[in-house]
Amino acid sequence: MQRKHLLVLIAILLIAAMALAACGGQATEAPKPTEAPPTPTEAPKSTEAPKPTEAPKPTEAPAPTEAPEVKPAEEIVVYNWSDYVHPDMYKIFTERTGIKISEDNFSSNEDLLAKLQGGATGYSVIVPSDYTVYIMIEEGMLEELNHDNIPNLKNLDPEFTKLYYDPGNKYCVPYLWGTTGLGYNTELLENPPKSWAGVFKAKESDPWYGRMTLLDDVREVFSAALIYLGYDNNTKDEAQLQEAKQLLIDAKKGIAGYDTDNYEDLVGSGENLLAHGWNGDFLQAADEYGNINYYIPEEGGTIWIDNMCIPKGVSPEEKLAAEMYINFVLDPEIGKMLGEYNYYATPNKESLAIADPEYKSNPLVFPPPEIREKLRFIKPLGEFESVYQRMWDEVKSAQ
Ligand code: SPD
Repeated sequence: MQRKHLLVLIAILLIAAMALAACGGQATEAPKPTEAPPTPTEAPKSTEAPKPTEAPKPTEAPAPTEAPEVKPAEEIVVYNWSDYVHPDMYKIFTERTGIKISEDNFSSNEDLLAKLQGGATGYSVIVPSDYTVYIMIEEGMLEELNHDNIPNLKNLDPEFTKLYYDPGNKYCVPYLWGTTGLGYNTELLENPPKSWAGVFKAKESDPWYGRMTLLDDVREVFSAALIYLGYDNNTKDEAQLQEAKQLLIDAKKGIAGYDTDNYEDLVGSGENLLAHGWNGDFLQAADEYGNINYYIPEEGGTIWIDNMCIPKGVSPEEKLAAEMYINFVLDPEIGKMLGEYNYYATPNKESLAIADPEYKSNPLVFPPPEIREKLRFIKPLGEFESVYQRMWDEVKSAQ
């Protein structure tokens, strides 16, 4: 081979060797210096996209003071006196809040107390009177209200925020207030007795003899008898109480019975002529029968405030729903509806501001000062309460 041809051949071989080296070296390539090897504890990264319903995991634990969010219960039960709501009230409450509501009834504060002391559950709101609220607070039977859930509390007349049995409305909110006196059938009884003597010393010749009832309520009945006798209706004097008890036993022959639930209808229907009872009950029945009137006998009667409270032991959900109900009742329009329909006095100043003049000026709902000064509250008596109860049992069982 000529020297010139040999040089060309060497050049071709060199070029071919360089081309081969450029194509075949990837498997041996060294890792780039910026790429760190995976650490042994690092879990393999998932290639799956997070599911749309999967909430992002919080990176921080919630602050320890943050309370879990409570949703109101779907349904609540109010334990109330009978005929003590507007017929549309519960429907409106459900429309506004989505919470279903129903009620169960009791006939006296003592029944309510006994039932709850006996362990009854299932009630989210109860409606005890003043002195019974005091007892229930003392016995730890009520939940404290969360005022943040009851913004309409501002509508309450300030007079109802300083009550001896629950100053500052820590446990309860006044619902309605009223009085206890006598109601009569205006068609069948022209001249009802002015004094309690007509009831406790009734004569056979009195048209209402045997056609009248007394409330089935220990403290109300003893209050009427004690007021008639000129004593303190909350007396702790056993001799005075004995005298009242004997008066009540002697009066039994002229009395048709003790009734708390139906007395106003019996007067309206004419079965009875006279009854001891609550102002609003008689005035509601007067709307229905058109023949009932109500008054406070000359010696006086009782005055009371009923309240919305939450019994101890309800769930946080029920408590919230109960507070929403209390707030609802404190709505000015609802309070107006309630008071006007039931003929009981509202403690809500905003309801009163928009109420019908006829309601506001009704002296049987809002007693004038000369009647007001004859009205007495029933007060809690502590241990002595049992003495009243014993004497009441003796009255009821006497022949
Ligand atoms: N129908 C409702 C009657 C409410 C009476 N509550 C008052 C009781 C006071 N001892």
